Amino acid sequence: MNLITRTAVLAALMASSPLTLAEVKVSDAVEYRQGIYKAVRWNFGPMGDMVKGKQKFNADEFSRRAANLAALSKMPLEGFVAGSYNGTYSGSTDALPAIEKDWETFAGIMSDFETNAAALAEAASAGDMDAIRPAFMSVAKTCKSCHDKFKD
Ligand code: ASC
Repeated sequence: MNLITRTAVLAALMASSPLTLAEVKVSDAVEYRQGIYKAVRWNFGPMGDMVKGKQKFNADEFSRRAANLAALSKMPLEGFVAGSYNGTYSGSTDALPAIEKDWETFAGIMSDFETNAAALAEAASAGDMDAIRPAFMSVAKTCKSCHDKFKD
C-alpha cells in the first residue's frame, strides 16, 4: 500500500471508529504482544510436554522450538506501550499497570527471559535431556515470576 492509500484507509477507519489515532496504535501494540505470546505458547507447550514425558522427546523438534523461543523472547517488550494496561486500555488485556510503575523490574525479567531462552536453545542444540530439563525450568520460572507480578 502506498502512503496515500494508507492515509485514505486510515482516515476511513478513523471515521467509522470511535477510537482516536493514539488508541488505534495502542490496540495494535496490544495485539502485537498478544500474538507474540501466542507464538511463545505454541512452541513452549510441546517443549514442556517433552520435558514432562507427555510427548516423546524429539531432539530436532525440541531444538527447532527452542530456537524459535529464543527469537520470540526478544520481541514482546516493545509492545508494552503507554496506555496499554488493564484499567486504562479500553480493550482486553491482562497486563497490569504495575508494568509501567515498575518498568525496571519488568524489563529486567524480560531480559532474563531472553538470556534463559538463549541458554535453553544452546542446551537443546546438543539434544541432551539432562541439560535441557534445568534450562527449561529456568525459562518456566521466569515466565511465572513475571505473571505473578505483572499479569492479572
Ligand atoms: C507455559 C505457559 C505459561 C508458562 C508458565 C510457566 O506452558 O503457558 O504461561 O508455561 O506457566 O510457569
